[in-house]
Amino acid sequence: MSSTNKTFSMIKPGAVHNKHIGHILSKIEEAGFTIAAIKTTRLTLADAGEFYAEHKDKPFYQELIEFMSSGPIIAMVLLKENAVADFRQLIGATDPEKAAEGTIRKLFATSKAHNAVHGSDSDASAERESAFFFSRQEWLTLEEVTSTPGYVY
Ligand code: 3AN
Repeated sequence: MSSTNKTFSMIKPGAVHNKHIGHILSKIEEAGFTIAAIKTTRLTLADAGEFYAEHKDKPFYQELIEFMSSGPIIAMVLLKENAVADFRQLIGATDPEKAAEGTIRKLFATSKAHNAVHGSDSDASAERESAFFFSRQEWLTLEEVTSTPGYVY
């Protein structure tokens, strides 16, 4: 599978705290994504700083890394054709007030900072971010997900 078919996502601490995990996973699966790897974990402040290093000069960086290390998150590798772009469309704009109706951020984000989910912004980011949380053995390929020889569900 080419890298263009993979993205990385996190359900952020606010959405985990507000018990939106199930709803968000439903939206992701209903939109045609396959969850290839998933786990509940936590970021230390240093982890969050490393993950978001590209934003270190932005005014919201400190708030961002403190929020992202404030509680548990759900980390996921997601598979679908055109995954990066399609997932960003599914989650909507960074600012929930600007996010389109029906998008995950419109439904579950409470502010620009507490915006429910992360989605990779490029294929290169998807690779780096997936590898930040998972070893290669921990995520399935689409072939592994769909291959159930001889079994009818
Ligand atoms: P996106 O996640 O929509 O690609 P980025 O990459 O610009 O947005 O920003 C990364 C994260 O930083 C966002 N998901 C959001 O949590 C936070 N963020 C972005 N802009 C702001 C802002 N103006 N104020 C507070 N937090 C922000």
